[in-house]
Amino acid sequence: MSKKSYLFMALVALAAVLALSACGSKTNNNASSPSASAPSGSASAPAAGGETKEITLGAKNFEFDQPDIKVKVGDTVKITLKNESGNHGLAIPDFNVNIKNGETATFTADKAGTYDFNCSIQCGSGHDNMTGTITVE
Ligand SMILES: [Cu+2]
Repeated sequence: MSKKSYLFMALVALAAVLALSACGSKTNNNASSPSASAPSGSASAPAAGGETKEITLGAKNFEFDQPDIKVKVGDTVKITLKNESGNHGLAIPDFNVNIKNGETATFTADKAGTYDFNCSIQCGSGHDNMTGTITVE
């Protein structure tokens, strides 16, 4: 009785191995079609942002030429400060940006909201007016 049940278990195990290997090849065939549809799923991601936005922000006495910058959530922002007159810096505290004339900062706009930026160099009488916002939506 025990020998029969052992034989039975061995046959079951063998059958299971054969079934698994048979299923394995079928699973591989099936897996190719879901993976083919996966790129279309990731193709919908760029609709929610993810582009690289290159911005050259001009600064003069005493204002920035783009005081209301708008980007999308997920965008990579490459922002360059270009002084047209005076000596100004650019600080965006929420994204740890603080650059001088001619420098470029890159950050990911990964959180929706409106973030202040300002001149980071004491440039003169109008310094306190040199502010702007980046809206991430
Ligand atoms: Cu300033």
